[in-house]
Amino acid sequence: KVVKPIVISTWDFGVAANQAAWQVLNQKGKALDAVEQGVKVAEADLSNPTVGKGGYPDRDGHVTLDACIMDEQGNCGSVAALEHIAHPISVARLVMEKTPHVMLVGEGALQFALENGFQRDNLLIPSSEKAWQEWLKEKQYKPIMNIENKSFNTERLPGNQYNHDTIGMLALDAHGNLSGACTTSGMAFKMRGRVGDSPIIGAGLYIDNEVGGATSTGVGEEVIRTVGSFLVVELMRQGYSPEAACKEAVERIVKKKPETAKEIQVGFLALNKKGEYGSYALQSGFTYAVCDEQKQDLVIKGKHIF
Ligand code: SD4
Repeated sequence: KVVKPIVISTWDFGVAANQAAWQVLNQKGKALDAVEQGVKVAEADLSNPTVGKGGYPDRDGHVTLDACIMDEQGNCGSVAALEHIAHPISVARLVMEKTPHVMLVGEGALQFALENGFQRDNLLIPSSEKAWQEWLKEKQYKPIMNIENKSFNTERLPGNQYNHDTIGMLALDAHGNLSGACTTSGMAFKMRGRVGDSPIIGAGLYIDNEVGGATSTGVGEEVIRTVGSFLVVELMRQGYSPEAACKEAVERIVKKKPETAKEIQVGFLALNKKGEYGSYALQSGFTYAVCDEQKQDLVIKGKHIF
């Protein structure tokens, strides 16, 4: 049976990331390699203040990164609150491949990365430092959505740069195998030590090679509470389409916390074993990028509840 490879990822910055993943998929490479190569593009993009180097720091000025990766065999690796390393996704993959563990955090994750040849880097670039200095003037700690969200005033945002957050990527390769990756600098100006959904297997990312994969973006706390990506995959197992599964997962958030849900953004993205995909978000403004043999730069507007 011929499988048509496909890669999808969150937000329109997923287009460039998908194209890097496509280089791997198009040569019959592994989905695991594709998603790692793909999200590394977003991690390296300095104009993107929500992933990798150039990400906004926590409230104390430290850039701390969260990432995880999962393959078709259910192997997974994750790092949380990792500092000074520009490609947390590659450290997460190494945790998966070289250790008996799934997750390393903070100092231990940094030590592991340095011992394995990763270079120490300064992740706080001048534009992000400036945005942080601006934020310090008022120190308002509240989650800020993607820029299209109607519930906040974008003019007050430093650099007007909040229009993206986490990149989550799902790929199906020519061998019929699924893998996924998720990487972020987390919520801008978060508390020191705060970890979101993105490095939590089952919350920010989940893959089951029998069924499909899912990933999430937005306010991680609500995704962790509902074990969102695992839920989406389990719903697909029960026969839900990717879109219907994502819709049910965001509705679960609305049901649990109706007032909170109106004020925040969460988006889920899913891909099933047949290569069908779909998404659903709480608010408008969520987009995702799709890349297959036909078209490498498709951007789709996600459906939404509010
Ligand atoms: C997180 N889902 O850490 C990630 C990205 C984010 O607002 O900060 N969204 O919760």
